[in-house]
Amino acid sequence: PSGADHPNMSVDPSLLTPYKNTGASEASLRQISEDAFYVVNEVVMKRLGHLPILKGDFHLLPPKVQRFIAEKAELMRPRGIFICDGTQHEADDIIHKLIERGMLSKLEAYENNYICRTDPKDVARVESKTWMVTKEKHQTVCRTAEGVEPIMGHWMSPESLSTELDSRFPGCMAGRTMYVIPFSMGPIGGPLSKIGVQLTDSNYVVLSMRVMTRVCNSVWDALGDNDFVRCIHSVGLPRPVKQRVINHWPCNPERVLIAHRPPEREIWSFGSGYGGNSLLGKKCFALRIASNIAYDEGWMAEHMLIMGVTRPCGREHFIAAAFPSACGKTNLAMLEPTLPGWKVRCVGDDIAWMKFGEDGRLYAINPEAGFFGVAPGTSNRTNPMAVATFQKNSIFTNVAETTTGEYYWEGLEEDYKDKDPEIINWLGEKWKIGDPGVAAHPNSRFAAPASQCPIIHPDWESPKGVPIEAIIFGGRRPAGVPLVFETHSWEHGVFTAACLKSETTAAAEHKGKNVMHDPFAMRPFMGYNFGKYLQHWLDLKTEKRQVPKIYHVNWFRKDADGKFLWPGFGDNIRVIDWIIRRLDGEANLGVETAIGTVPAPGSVDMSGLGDIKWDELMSVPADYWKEDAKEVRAFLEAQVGPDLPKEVRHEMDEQEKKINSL
Ligand code: O2Y
Ligand code: MN
Repeated sequence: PSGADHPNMSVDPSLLTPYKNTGASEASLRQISEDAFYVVNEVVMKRLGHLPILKGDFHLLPPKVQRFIAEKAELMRPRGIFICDGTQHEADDIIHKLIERGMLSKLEAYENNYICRTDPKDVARVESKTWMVTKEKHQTVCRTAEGVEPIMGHWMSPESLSTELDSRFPGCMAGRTMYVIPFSMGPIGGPLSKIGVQLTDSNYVVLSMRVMTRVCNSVWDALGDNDFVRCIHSVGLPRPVKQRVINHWPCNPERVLIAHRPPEREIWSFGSGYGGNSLLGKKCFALRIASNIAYDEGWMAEHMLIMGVTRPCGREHFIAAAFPSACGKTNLAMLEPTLPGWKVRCVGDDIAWMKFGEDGRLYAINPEAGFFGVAPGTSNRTNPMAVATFQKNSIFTNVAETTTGEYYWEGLEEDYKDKDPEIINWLGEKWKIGDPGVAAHPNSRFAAPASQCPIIHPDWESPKGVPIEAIIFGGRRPAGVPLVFETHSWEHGVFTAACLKSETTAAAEHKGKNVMHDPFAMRPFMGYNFGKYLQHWLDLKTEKRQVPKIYHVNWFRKDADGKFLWPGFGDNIRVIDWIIRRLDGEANLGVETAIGTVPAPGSVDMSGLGDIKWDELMSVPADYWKEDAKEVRAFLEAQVGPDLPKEVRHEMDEQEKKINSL
């Protein structure tokens, strides 16, 4: 293609930057622009070679996207390029092909629900192979104590990254199609939204990204002069394939690498087709890269659900809540209140992007368009709204299925107790309820469109977001930590969040049950130096802004017999009720303790709950907290060291003094 009649003759405006303010006339700038178009276009076309465009019109794409695609196609050498438009028609074609190939099967009991099994070696996020790449090590990780491995962020130098990329990506898409996925995180064109373009050779990723993000042609229009996050993903198994492909799920578990280049707003993922490793809009973009963008632009990208809670009086309050993986964030986001007259509506279940508005309030959007929830444990008892959400148009990964075309996983025993179903487990073997082992992988997932959630909030796609009044942090804490406490101030809240801990989960590689630090529930997703991240939080508070109150909750405290002291699930509304009455300034609700304000006896609505061991549930045991204070100090000294902001150190000193005087 050439000449002024080219359908898309415009160049990346940044190419003209050196010529701006040089006194060049409009006409000569136009001439330069035309010349640049030909030069760039020629390079792009040379790079593309004779690669067939299997779908879409390459020449209609913005020039900077053309350049990105051409450069990466030259590197990865796919058999052709498929530009996705995100339509149902496109998805149907891909689904049809995958069913023929045996990679996907329809769950016949539902409308448009599909099941897929991965290679059993590719079942979870791989934290140990996830890297942040910056010139300076301490842009990524804190200046930890001598010999201490940083647990927040994994640093790799650009030089090492080059070596790692060179040994993986050249030719990695040989014989495969390279899909180009334009996607928006947040409502398309919204002031808080951002755009990404993912290149991938996995059609499962294409289908899942369509559920989890907004994929459509209007993303190209919204891009305009904005930048986009470059996402490059390959399953890492060029054709002809030398090893056996298990379950028609190509992957390369030995060579997995997930690398982020924050300054370049770029993500490279190799070897895994699973969840957080391959759906790059989620953890990689919306948390690790976005937290860098947020730092630069003065906002926050957090691992938080967003919920709207309406009280019996009709007033609605929006709350954001951060919990480490597998603490029931999706369940809380879709809570069915057990107290009469209350209503909860879900804005998001995993990630919140939040920015202070002109009015001084903090506004949050959910950048995602779907839920990628853990299947086991999700049932009509624990989360009926999630169950309703995934009755159609959903993708299930590594769950079991019944011979009558229904999904099955641990936690659904009750629903199936009279049916005695024949089950095919996640490994494709025959299985019966009561057989040894599990039917579904513990990290098996559903991916379902958020719009299908019966309690999705009418404003969940509001471009400006919803105003947040409270931020809750929580974790699985079997001992010592009360059901709820309010922190004394923004700074004390930041310190409390920095001390967040939880029992480990199936979503990550960690085995066994031990309580691990997970500051801000961001440990696996930290995009830059955690000390700088803390300072960023502190700096967000200004005189003109109404910072939300910060709370800590623990639904998981156990008694001496190992039984949970709190029923959780829909009864968590009782804690939210207490929080909202605190926000309202209602008197006599709290008792001051060394760690914050806990509920005064009788201040939490316990009607109809039966026997709750209040004292055990709310106590702040001196011995436990004295140990904890020492441990937290050692942790922050070792892990954050000189990068710890003085305000946080002050909070730590003050809290320790209070605890030691207990
Ligand atoms: O294991 C994975 O690849 C997904 S992990 C995940 C998925 C959805 C929401 N949160 C998480 C998480 O680990 O926090
Ligand atoms: Mn999560």
